[in-house]
Amino acid sequence: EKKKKEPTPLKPPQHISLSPSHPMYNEINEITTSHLRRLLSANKAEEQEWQCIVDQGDLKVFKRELEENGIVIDPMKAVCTVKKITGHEVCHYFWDFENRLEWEATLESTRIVEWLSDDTFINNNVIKRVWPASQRDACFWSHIRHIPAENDEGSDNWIVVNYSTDHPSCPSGKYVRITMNVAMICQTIIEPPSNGGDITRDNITCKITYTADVNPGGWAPSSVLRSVYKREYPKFVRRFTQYVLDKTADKPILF
Ligand code: 6CM
Repeated sequence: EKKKKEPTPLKPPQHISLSPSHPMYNEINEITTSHLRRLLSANKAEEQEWQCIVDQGDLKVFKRELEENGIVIDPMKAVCTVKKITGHEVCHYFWDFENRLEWEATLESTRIVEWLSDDTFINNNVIKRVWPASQRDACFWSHIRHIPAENDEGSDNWIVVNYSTDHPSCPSGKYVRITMNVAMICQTIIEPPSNGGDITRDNITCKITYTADVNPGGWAPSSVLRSVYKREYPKFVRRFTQYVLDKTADKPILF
């Protein structure tokens, strides 16, 4: 008899500074864990559901075509391999909202709504208007977490999740409110120098998996939205990873 595949076990997080008594702790924990589980247990059949729309070798972008009441909600996925940076560095700069305008071309402005803990805050993004649709904004929690390797052979992972929420200090109304479930998951691969010397940036590779489920809220023309996605997601990954390379080149490696 064929055994049913058990979900990948995941130890309870060792590093989460949001207090378990916080009202949002369970949601943040569950969403973050589900992203990790989904990535670690992805199988061939699920992989085939993704349609590759950009293949630049080291960077591939996929989508699954999906519509809800005539609105495009295509889940997007990008997989990218970058040398010389660690997953910790990639996640650090993705989570660090202060520099976001430097690499996020679709963003008009961003502000912190509330800090929940030193690894989680609530954020309000105003997105640039795309003609002929109305301007959009988003309110979401942003959480960063380290999932250390369980043993010497295991992989060391970092994750950032951006997930839509409501907040009294961030009412909707001025713009069309988009909702999102976004995750950036990074795995660092280190190939130590064969001469036993120190590990340098040349020995480091980061494997990035970025997923974005975005609901544009109200009406938006499907063809415009799909062409914006096809253009903007690869642009974002290129621009953002180059930003991390530039920021870290002269800095000690953040493992
Ligand atoms: O993940 C990214 N950025 C994060 C930090 O800000 C955050 C934001 C995600 C928002 C993604 C939504 C982009 C949609 C843009 C078009 C919407 C206009 C609708 C009208 C169309 C006719 O998770 C990087 C996001 C990179 C986006 C390309």
